[in-house]
Amino acid sequence: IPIRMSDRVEMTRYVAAEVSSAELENILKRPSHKSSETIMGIVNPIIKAVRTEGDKALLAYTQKFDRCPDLKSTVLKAPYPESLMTLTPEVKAAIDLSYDNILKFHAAQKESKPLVVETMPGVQCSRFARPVERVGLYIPGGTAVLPSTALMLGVPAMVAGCKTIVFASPPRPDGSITPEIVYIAHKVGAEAIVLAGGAQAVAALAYGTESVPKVDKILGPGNQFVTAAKMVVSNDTGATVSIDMPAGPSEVLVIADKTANPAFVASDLLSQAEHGVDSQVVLIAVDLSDEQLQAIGDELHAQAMALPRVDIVRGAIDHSVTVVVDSIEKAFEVSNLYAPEHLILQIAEAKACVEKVQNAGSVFIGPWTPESVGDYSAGVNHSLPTYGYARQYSGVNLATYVKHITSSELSFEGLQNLGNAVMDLAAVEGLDAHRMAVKIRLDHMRKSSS
Ligand code: HSO
Ligand code: ZN
Repeated sequence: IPIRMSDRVEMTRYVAAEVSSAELENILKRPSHKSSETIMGIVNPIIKAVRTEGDKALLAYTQKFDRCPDLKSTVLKAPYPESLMTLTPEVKAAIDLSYDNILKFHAAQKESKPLVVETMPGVQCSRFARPVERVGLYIPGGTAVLPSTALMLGVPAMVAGCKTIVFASPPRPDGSITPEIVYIAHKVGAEAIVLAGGAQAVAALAYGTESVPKVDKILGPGNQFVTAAKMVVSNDTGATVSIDMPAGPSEVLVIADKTANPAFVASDLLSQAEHGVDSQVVLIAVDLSDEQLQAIGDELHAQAMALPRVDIVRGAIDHSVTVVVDSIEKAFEVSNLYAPEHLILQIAEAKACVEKVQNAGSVFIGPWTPESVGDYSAGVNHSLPTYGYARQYSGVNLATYVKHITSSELSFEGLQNLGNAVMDLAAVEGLDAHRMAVKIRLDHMRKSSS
């Protein structure tokens, strides 16, 4: 990206009342991705190679894509040597504090006892939770290494009681892995760290290799190749693996009214814009004057210019928008339509307005809650649905690592109570063995009691 020191960092501004709803939808479109055919054309052969050749292919791809030709092995097994997790006391304390909060919030999501319902006399239905046994947690590399993602994925896995936790993260060019990630792997009890990224890491987790344990579920954000690979393996019955959700670039939507501090608003927009050039940020300005909009714009520019990642920020801001609306109602209508990954409320009565939120990954309420507290330390999860998927997906939470099993238990009285219904429905479906499984029991009881 060329450095354009003089250009103003500025979001395009629209006034909701001046555009049609079709135009508004168009304005709120996410930046488009590379066509999925192109991506699949790259990803499919990689998956196939790792599936058939295992470690050999995994190592070769990692040496090539992560530019570490001297890498000897792609797996680091616990216990991890102290020397690989040397941290400054500040960073260690920050990880420990964040870990504790994430642990508290996710432990509170645990279901303490099975659900038991007597649907009719003698008919007991129950539902109980069991952890997914083996999980693979993908921690992206790329332009920023994100140990916080290791916390967000690893802590709930540990709390849920997953037996096998495997991390995967691309190695640095010298073949090493960030010490923060190793420390977190140690804290959550991850049994191995796969030093690989991209589709090759996903394939290794899905099918297993000589040294990578096969997992039942793969979680974690990644680039388009990672996301495509997760889609492919989760559709392959040969892998029998599931995924958390389709993940895309980070995004935030801020609703700000006259009470908002322009500097705070700008800082929140920038903290998501710095994730990547494909990130998108949206400001919904509720009834703001031109001066107030100007003040936010000035802050955005000034703060952006002081950021080390200003070039990335520019890329994101280039396809980011401000939408001016005239009421809080309209603001939430637009926000729910966009379904943001993060929603920040810098408005009067922010808390009371939470009930207007229909579609969002995670909400940040009031002036003292920057989105970054949720990214790291508050306790909520930062692995959230993007790209409008907040309409139908939840962010990562304890339930992501748990499946439910149901059970039924009938007494003879119970079978008498619903036996006829079962036999009648089995007859409708022409499934006589089903009908007989009930009849044989009822007959048996009648015989033995006569
Ligand atoms: N905001 C990102 C997560 C993250 N931020 C990691 C900083 N580090 C997606 O929710
Ligand atoms: Zn972030």
